[in-house]
Amino acid sequence: PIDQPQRVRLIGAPCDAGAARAGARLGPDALRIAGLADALAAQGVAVQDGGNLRGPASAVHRQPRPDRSGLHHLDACVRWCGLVHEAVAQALAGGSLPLLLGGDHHLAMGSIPAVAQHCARQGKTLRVVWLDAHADCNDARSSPSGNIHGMPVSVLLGHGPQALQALARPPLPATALRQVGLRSVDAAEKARIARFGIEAYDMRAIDELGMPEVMRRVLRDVHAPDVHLHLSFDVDFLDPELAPGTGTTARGGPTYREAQLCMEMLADTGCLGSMDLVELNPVLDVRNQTAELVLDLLQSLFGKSTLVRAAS
Ligand code: NNH
Ligand code: MN
Ligand code: MN
Ligand code: MN
Repeated sequence: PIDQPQRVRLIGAPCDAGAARAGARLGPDALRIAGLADALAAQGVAVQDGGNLRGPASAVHRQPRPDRSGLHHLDACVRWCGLVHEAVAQALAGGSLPLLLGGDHHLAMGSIPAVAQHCARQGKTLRVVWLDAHADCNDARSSPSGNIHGMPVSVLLGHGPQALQALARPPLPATALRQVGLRSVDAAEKARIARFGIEAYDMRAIDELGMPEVMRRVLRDVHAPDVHLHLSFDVDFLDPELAPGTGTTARGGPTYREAQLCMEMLADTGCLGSMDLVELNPVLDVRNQTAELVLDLLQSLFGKSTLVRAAS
């Protein structure tokens, strides 16, 4: 329940330098073509589309091996994160909710530090909810791929590759982060999640506890007006039968209703202040259905409900 219309600023970041395959660079336009602005406007949101950022071009064909840093396309990723950081900081300073349209998930190393700095200035407590099939918790040595989109969580917590550390100041305390939907976690990531003390809910937790209880736990301290909720939404969180348009699918994801409930419960907090929408790859999609599903979910995230609901 807000009296002023929420202002959302779309920030397109057409970059897939951090991903395993090319195509996520087309994500922002696929979302626009599916009707993103109208879908949000239908929820009473005042949408401002800032267009796409212009950064270094991504190569179509990747090298067989990462460069000597052990990281694929390191320079391009660092530059893109800088652009994203600046755009997100500007949107927040202007009182808008930045909605980052990726692009691959490494861009969260641009958005989230900008959000953290904003929160520090405003005296707000930051909570980051990370919806993903993957833990994104590798570093250069543990990564099986060298792809930087598998590393942002490590970096944000202050543990990732040296070459990326400068992006993540200040590092987040592990207590600020909650991961939901995990089902494809590398052996080294599994150990790191435990060592860093990340609160993570895998698909087994969702099966056993149910999505409502998982989200109640995730959001237990996300209600006060001084909490800023950042949602980092990797499209591969969704089950690939519903959402084939993403580069690294993992079967056994949340159902349509589980995903919707997750959005509805995030909306109920009233704390959403910023968001990444990443890893949509239209090249792999079927008739833009993944983009359309994402818009459906975004409507719930911005307050759509079937019936009038009593305040809880
Ligand atoms: N864990 C793998 C890696 O680090 C895959 C990461 N892929 C993702 N993460 N899409 O969200 O390369
Ligand atoms: Mn390369
Ligand atoms: Mn991810
Ligand atoms: Mn993922």
